[in-house]
Amino acid sequence: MRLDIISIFPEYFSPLDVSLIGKARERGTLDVRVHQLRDWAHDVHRTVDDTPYGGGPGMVMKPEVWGEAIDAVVGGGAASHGTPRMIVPTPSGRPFSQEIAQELAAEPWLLFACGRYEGIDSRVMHEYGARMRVDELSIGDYVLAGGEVAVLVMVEAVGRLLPGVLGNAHSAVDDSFAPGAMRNLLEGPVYTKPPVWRGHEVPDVLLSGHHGKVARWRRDQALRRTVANRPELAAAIDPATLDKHDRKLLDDLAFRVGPEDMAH
Ligand code: J9T
Repeated sequence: MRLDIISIFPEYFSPLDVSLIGKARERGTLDVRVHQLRDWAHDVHRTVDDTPYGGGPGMVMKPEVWGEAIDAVVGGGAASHGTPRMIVPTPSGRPFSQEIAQELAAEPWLLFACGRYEGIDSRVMHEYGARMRVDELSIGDYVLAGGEVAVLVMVEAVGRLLPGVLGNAHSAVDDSFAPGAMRNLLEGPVYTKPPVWRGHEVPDVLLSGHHGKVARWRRDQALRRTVANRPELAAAIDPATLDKHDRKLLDDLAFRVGPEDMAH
């Protein structure tokens, strides 16, 4: 996969040199190229922003600089890679999710455009939206100083899904949000040796060697944690995926799943 990132802070992306993503780059699974947006500014101050039309606080990133930057990056790879899918991180975007991470992991080429200040002139997204898929994506309901950290989050979520990036091929499959058996359930607690640490014991069932009981216990823990931490996820569980034991547990927690009862 080819991955281009345009930012006024290329130094933000040094974490991509290490760990899983760093290894994938060394192996050639991932081709990451970070570009300095200011390289496409023409004035002595290498200006990338200006005041917003209509007034208001902050500054808006200029369309001409972005246009030249994107044209140069996209033009440079068009012959070999076609066109990229463009991602613009912004708190006003669609929520980024595991499902979108999986979708992005299937793309041959991603281009991330990092905005600072109050954002990028909207005509940039409009212009490139006519030539390639452009997605404005948010990583959560909070505001950052710029899109850089959001890009790191998305690159890590996508990168670990690429074939051969994760050491253990199964790790990506039973993630809390991966489509599959445990869909809509958070993962429960995990333990390793020693069996007693500072007086805290590992739950007996995990030492029992009884696979059926371990699986049941893990499902109970997943259900309890989902109800406690993400009640909206728990409420969305399809009742048809619950067995008798699940229903009893949720009942004991006084938790109701499935579509809301409209008759009351
Ligand atoms: C400037 O970018 C942001 O503040 C941002 C980007 C993506 N997701 C967010 N929640 C915030």
